[in-house]
Amino acid sequence: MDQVQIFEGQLRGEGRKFAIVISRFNSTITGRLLEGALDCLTRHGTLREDISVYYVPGAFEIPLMAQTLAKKEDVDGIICLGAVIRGATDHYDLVCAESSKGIAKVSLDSGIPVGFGIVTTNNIEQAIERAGTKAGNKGFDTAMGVLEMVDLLEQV
Ligand code: INI
Repeated sequence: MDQVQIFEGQLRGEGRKFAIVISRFNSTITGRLLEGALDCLTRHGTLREDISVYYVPGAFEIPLMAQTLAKKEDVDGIICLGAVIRGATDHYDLVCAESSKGIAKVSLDSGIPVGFGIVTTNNIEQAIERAGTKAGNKGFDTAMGVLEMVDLLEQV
């Protein structure tokens, strides 16, 4: 490993700007994800005035908002938050597929880290577990991933 150059992103939020796109659908869950994401960014040095939050109706609408922000706004990273909970129809699968594909596309097209902080679960209990209880907070985790990627990409 002596001559191998290792690149790793640090969790540094100082002087960086972030946008958060959050869906209003299942807002009890997404509100908790937002708290987690804000907690992560501010703990790592991002000023609250450098964070903008954009509300969309549901997870399906997240990619369009993220794409618009990636084009128009001066942001270092975008954090997407939503909660898709399985129901009786295949609507769940369609919303999950389109939101995940769309978010990945925005990130690749723009070159900006766009985090996938959408909990996709079979029931409300599993969603609660991922929104600040038993299984952590996916909003916090997603913000960490975006912080790391912003710093890593700057090193290349
Ligand atoms: N949107 C969600 O964010 N979560 C869901 O669980 C959900 N379900 O189950 O229907 C959901 N549907 C709405 C969708 O995201 C769009 O807002 C809607 O289809 C209008 O385009």
